[in-house]
Amino acid sequence: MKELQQENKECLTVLKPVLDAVIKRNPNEPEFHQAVTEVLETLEPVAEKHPEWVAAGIFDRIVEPERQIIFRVPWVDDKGKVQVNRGFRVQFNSAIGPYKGGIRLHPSVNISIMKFLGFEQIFKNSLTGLPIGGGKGGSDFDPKGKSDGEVMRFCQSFMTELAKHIGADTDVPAGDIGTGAREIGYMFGQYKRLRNEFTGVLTGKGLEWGGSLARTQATGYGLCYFMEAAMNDHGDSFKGKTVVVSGSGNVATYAVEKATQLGAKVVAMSDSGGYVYDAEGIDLKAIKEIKEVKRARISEYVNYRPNAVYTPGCKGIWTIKCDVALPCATQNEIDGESAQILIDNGCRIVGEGANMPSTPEAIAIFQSNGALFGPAKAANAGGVATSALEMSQNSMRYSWTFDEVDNKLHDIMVNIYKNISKAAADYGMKGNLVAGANIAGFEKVAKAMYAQGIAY
Ligand code: NDP
Ligand code: 2IT
Repeated sequence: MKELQQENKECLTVLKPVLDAVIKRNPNEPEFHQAVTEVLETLEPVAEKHPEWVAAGIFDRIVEPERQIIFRVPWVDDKGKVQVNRGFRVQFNSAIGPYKGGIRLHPSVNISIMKFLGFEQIFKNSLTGLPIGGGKGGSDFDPKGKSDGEVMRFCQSFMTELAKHIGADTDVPAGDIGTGAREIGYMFGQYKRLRNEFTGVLTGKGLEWGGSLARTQATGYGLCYFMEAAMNDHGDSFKGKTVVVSGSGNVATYAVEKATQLGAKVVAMSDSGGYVYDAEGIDLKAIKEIKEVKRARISEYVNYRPNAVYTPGCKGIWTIKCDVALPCATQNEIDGESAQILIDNGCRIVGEGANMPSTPEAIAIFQSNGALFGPAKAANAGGVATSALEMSQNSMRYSWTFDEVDNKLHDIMVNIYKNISKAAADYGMKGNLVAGANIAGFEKVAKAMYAQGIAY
């Protein structure tokens, strides 16, 4: 990966000093470097077209978070022992709206991962067409194996500090890896206690207390709406396709549901321990029971479907022959080797449900083999778009029906596809959805930053 980033860096001219400064100022942040490299590389023609943006330091400013908050999260476990985690909130860019982005709870969380996610979120949120800025937060807390009481005490302690920095018009966190309905509930309860305010400060809330219908389904459904629009544009569709979906969390589950509804057969899913292959098609009811109800491992799937096969190790999922790959677990889960295997097995359609799941080498392999490649910041924008719809409903003190939200989500995803295809074509890179997403996402934020001036 290092070599490729070096190569990309060499393609840069106007923006080379920007990337050099990012790497120098933020040592030991490989995921952040990776995300910035991918974006700057495709923005070079935009910088050439807009010297006024270069002169106003838009590129230098957009790669530096407006604010980064790092805090101690002490809590007491079930044995009475004091535990200490580290909490983060990166408020990256508020040019087009309040900071918006999820909270990741996973032992791997560090500032590099927070900043890559916050940076991606700026462009993704811009692509939704809704007024939301970019941010991300989280902690190295591992919810796996913790009791409900431990998760509650952690979430309360986390929110005790975070509450000082967020607000319905300032910064609105939501779910991500390890943060689902349960965690959002505990965090919302604590915010309300501290502030004595019932407000839309978090999204992904329960339906009884301000949540939006279809938010749970939104990222996975949105991914399929986006990929269906992309396939339709090439005279193709999900119908009759064999699909592999990695992960078995929120995004993966509802991607499987929608792909199946659109006529595809999903044959494999995974978790961090391994993957299951079910030639007859994944039984989503079993997955939901294992993951949403029991919070157990995907290896249990074979107890529900004796003909299915479980294989330990999550990378092997990409060796399964498929037409469509939907990585929905985590960053860099498809490396160059896995991408080549997918291509060799005939897969020509890839939609990123997770954030940055393909390494730069993998993206290069997909693109050079003419695959239809839907990049994360466009393809998985349905979750945050529906979060913004939740914010609208909270402001109106009103709720839309499931179909109303789902129809809006569908239209948003189709529009994202149209806008990024157009941006790619306008800059002479027809079909390059990576470039199209970066350019279309960036231009709106750049115009807003330019109009708002520089704070001296
Ligand atoms: P969940 O916590 O619900 O599920 C995550 C899934 O990915 C689990 O199956 C988990 O397995 C697997 N996974 C997580 N980390 C790793 C790892 N390091 N290696 C292998 N497998 C891993 O999270 P979400 O479904 O919400 O998020 C999945 C991805 O989608 C993330 O990249 C997230 O940033 C992105 N995303 C999420 C959105 C949302 O609305 N939730 C919106 C847009 C993007 P295990 O349980 O074994 O850890
Ligand atoms: O990566 C993402 O877009 C999310 N985790 C969802 C963020 C949100 O605010 O709904």
